Amino acid sequence: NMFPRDFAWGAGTAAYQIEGGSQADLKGPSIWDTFCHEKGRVFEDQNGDVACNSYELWDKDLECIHQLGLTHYRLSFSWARLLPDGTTRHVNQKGVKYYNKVIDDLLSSNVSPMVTLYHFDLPQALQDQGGWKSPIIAVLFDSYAKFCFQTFGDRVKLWITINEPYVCAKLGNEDGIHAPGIQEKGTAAYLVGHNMLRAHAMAWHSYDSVYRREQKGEVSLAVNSDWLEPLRHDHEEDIAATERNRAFTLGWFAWPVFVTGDYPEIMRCAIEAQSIKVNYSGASRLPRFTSDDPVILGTADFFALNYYTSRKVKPGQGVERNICMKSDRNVEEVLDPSWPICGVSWLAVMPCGLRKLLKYIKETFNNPVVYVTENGFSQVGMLQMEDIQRAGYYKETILEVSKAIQEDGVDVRGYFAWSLMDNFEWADGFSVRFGLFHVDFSDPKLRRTMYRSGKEYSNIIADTNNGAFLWQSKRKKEKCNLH
Ligand code: GBH
Repeated sequence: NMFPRDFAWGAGTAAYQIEGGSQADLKGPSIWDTFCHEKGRVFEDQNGDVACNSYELWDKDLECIHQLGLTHYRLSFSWARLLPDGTTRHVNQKGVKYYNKVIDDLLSSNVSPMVTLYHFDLPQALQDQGGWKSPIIAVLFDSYAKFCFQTFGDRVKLWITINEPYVCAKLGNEDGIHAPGIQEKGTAAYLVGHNMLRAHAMAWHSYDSVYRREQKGEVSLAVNSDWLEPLRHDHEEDIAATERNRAFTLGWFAWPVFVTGDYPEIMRCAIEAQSIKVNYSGASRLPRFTSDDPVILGTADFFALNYYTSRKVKPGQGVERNICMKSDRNVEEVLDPSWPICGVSWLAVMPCGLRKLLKYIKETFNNPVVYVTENGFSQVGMLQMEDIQRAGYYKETILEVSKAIQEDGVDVRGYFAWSLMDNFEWADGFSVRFGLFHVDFSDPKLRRTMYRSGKEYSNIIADTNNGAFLWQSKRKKEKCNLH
């Protein structure tokens, strides 16, 4: 068959994007609650106060999971729902009860949970003490993680510590378009990324030394990456720019964890050179790991990849006078005009980029076990229940995953579509729909209805179990407009 027998077929969500119940039962506020209630942050000043109301409508989500025939479901815990002020001093038992029910319901219908501990929603109480910029956050995250392993780890066997540290660091602290909305260019993002790596590593070591023997689970962090390749393959500058871009994105987090325990040399050199150029007098902007820090190298039991799209890369247009990550990185990303664009401007529809990226990961990060923890395609504007283009996208992409397994020998163990249902798409509010299920946000019952793409995905899952998918793929002609 084209997929290993116990291949994980999943879909994902994140707490703030679906749960609502933002003030229910002693839940503490998170930075996304705060951010959304500031004017001008989110599309039409929308917020996740109610979202899909999964806090009350979990039964409906479970029905969707059944209809798709998933073997796995990826969800995230809201830190502030479990620990309202972020610390284990106060545990919100109603929050524990909620996630216990979700996990138990999944298991009793033969669906395995994959749980993300942190998907963008820091307890506001911790932000008030410096948040991810403060080194103490690593200890606080570790306590939260240990609390979760202790409480849920008898049943949860796949853990993601932090989802997309790149997005948290850069969009939240350099660009300011995600919570906490900070724009301290050229410094804060590196610091946040550093503390995220420290926090992740502490939690992994806690699991490894205290829980692993009994619970027998696996822990990683989820990194997002586009497939990147040089705009002109025979141009040295474009090749170098691509390497630099990789170092500042995937490499920023995957290199320390999987290869050396430290940041890519290209990244550090570029930042140092830029500091000198603009006479920056502060300390090194990219922090160094010291002997007081947890060991970073080797702190992942598998490689968790979020893939959405591809980019061509060339050098940036010179640099700005002030320090910022853009100048450090100094690249320009372009889309090939032949690549179809979907609902959101950043997402060119490039299934074959995933195969390329998987092969790159195999070669660069020492052939790890890989889970594709997010992949998807959105629609905006006119709503189509018969979303044929998205249905085709899932099929194409899953074929690419099978080729990565069969032909390139990548050890892919699972695929999670993003997302189970339409939800609160961060700064885009409800205007962007990534769901396999449509959610009617104008209906007080928030009815979920399967899209055509959901049907397609459920067919694929069924077909891979009975061999029919194999037949389809043999007939499919190769067409990849990447190099
Ligand atoms: C994922 O990030 C998130 O994990 C998930 O919660 C989210 O719902 C999903 O994406 C869909 O967006 O606006 O031009 O600055 C994916 C990685 C990186 C993709 C940042 C969008 C913003 C481009 N994201 N990028 S732009």
